[in-house]
Amino acid sequence: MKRTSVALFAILLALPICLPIHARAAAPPSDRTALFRDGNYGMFIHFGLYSHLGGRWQGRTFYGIGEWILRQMKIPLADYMAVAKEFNPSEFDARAVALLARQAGMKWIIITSKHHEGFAMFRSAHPFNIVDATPFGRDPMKELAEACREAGLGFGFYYSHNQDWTAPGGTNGPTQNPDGSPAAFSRYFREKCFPQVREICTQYGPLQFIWFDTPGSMPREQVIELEQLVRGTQPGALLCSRIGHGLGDYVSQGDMEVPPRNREGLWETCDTTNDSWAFAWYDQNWKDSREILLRLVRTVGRGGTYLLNVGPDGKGRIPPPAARYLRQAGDWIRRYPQVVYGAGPSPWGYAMPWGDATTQGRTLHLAVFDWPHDGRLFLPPLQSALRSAHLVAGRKRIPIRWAAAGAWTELRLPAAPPDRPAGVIALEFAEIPRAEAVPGIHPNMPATLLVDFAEVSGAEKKEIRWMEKFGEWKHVTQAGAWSESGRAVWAVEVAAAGDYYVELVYRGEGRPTWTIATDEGVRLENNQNASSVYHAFPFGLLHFSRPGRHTVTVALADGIRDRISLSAVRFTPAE
Ligand code: FHN
Repeated sequence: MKRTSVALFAILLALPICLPIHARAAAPPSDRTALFRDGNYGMFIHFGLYSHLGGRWQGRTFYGIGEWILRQMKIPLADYMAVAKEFNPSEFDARAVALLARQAGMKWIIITSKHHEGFAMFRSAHPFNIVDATPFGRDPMKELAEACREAGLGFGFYYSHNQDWTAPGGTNGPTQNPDGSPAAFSRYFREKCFPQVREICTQYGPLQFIWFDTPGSMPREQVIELEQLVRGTQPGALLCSRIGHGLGDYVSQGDMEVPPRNREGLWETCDTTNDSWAFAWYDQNWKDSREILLRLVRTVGRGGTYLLNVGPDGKGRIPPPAARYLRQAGDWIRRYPQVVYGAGPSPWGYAMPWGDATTQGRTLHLAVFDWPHDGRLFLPPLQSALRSAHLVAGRKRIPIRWAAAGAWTELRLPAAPPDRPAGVIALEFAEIPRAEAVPGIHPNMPATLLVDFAEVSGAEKKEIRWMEKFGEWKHVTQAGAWSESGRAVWAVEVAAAGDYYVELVYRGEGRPTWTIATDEGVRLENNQNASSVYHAFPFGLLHFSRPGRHTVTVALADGIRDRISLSAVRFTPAE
């Protein structure tokens, strides 16, 4: 089970990213958190005027997260607001959306009631809303709240409290009122934000979540007013940390960030089924069921909860590829609910090359996405006694043999995977299984040692993030700014002696010369090209003469020291 003690993070900037900082908050009562703690999987929906545009304005495409089109394409506000007259999501079917979430195995839905564009997707006293300003004239939030209740799903609203691009005074909104006087954030807050949050909190029945976003430099008093409003009107609702100022019941990680190592407390990763949150006509980069499940199981394995987004189009339809892969993933979850619901983190504390692991008390479930070609699955050292091992096949549990391989455990599996996209193995232990978070080098599949797990000295180790396309975030921990004595040292567990093909994953300029050394005195030195994006460059064969604990040290022998950043070392067994 995840712990309910919470270390909360705050959102710093009104940009499409959250930068986490530690904060303190009282742990919420456990009954409020039960759905979140045990459900582990929810649906996020980005739906607004931007859905009608679908990433295109006057024949030009904005290749970034679709809901930012107004700001990124600098569309005149009056023109953008006039889009409401055409917005008619007549095919929006709240029951079908709730059914999809259920089929997908999700336990709640959180939908954008107002995004940064400032358009309310609910009946509001403020006229820029879907009921009063569009030919659609319905309140889809009401329909979805009811459909979720009927379907037994939790329900909550996203609300952009700080950014409002069409309301004078809203962050990144008009700086003048219609009469030409200077616009004030306090007036936007008093006349639009606060009343609208009261509306969403009082017109839609009991809510399980209020998901504020991008607090930026919003004043603390106003954030607290919103917090108190939610607490007073929706005592059962959880607030995510993006409300700001260290408040909230759980931490929201950076967008699309599945952390590489276990994290304590209540937290969530929000992610999307393609690259954009809102519908974008060109974005066909759909996560298939394997990718959805891998990211879900990795998030749960790290101790978190996974919130996965879909973006309905301007007619209100969820794109068919997203729906198809969500359902397929849901079919798998129905076969292996124990891997997801009520599941706790992996004892190893990091992802395995073959998949990932989650726990139910003394049972460890392995979700094996890359079934070993030789039927031998290697588990890095565990500190708890293994009692039994079974393949899970529906209600049937088929015993499997295992043997100690040094401090590792080798499971003997059938040659073919019993299921797709992952087979599941249940291991019973004498206690809740424990292990050290030491990365392993596997004898029959490639393993990646991330800089997250290295001791770095004489170089700067830091978490960085960047946008591939606008709003499409990638996260990595890198070692950069290398001094002459700089090094990254990994403690590793090697399952088997032998030769391993080593690649370094880095980015930078010029042609760096690297050294890679082990505690056994083996030393590789080689020079390779560099590229501006992270890339795996081959460095040669490295030999371990015995299995067990070793160290691997990587140093930049020569190169443009402040322009080279290392993110990982990859070991592939030579055959
Ligand atoms: O700027 C928004 C973005 O459009 C999207 O809503 C994401 C979802 O987490 N939140 C903000 C950026 O972090």
